[in-house]
Amino acid sequence: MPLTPPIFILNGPNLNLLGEREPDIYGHASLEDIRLACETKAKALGRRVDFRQSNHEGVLVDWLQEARSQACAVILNAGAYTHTSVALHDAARALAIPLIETHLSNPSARESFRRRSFISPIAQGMVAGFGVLSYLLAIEAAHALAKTRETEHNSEET
Ligand code: CA2
Repeated sequence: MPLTPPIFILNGPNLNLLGEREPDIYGHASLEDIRLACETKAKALGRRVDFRQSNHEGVLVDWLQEARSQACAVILNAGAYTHTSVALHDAARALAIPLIETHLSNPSARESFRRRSFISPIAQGMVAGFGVLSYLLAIEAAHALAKTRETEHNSEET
């Protein structure tokens, strides 16, 4: 049986600093801890994840474009670019696969500039405010959405 494509988990600027500062907001887990937790969760669901982080907007755009042909779903924590990036909005808009916006903190409960998201209007849904658990819930959602699409695709073929 052919391997289904992975769930891309894309992380934006400064998320590589997790665990080093602001644990009251973002918790104590490092990005590596989150990657390991995501891999374990995905494995339990029979999925693979491709977990990446970049501080560069254009790199995140490139990865969203790559996801169009190489992923079954995208989980995107665009960090501060969530609140600023039309380029990420446009790249995410071009996806024909499920996109789940994800945040460790709850941006709506913080400074007013974090209340605007350029990702939310084109995301299937959003998980925010649960720390590492936000990522694990997003994997469950991505898995369920991808499974529905795969089932529909298979029934179209028969
Ligand atoms: O809550 C989230 O996941 C955010 O996407 C995190 C972003 C923030 O700009 C968003 O509003 C919400 C910031 C990530 C930076 O994380 C740091 C961690 C430790 C030290 C400094 C920054």
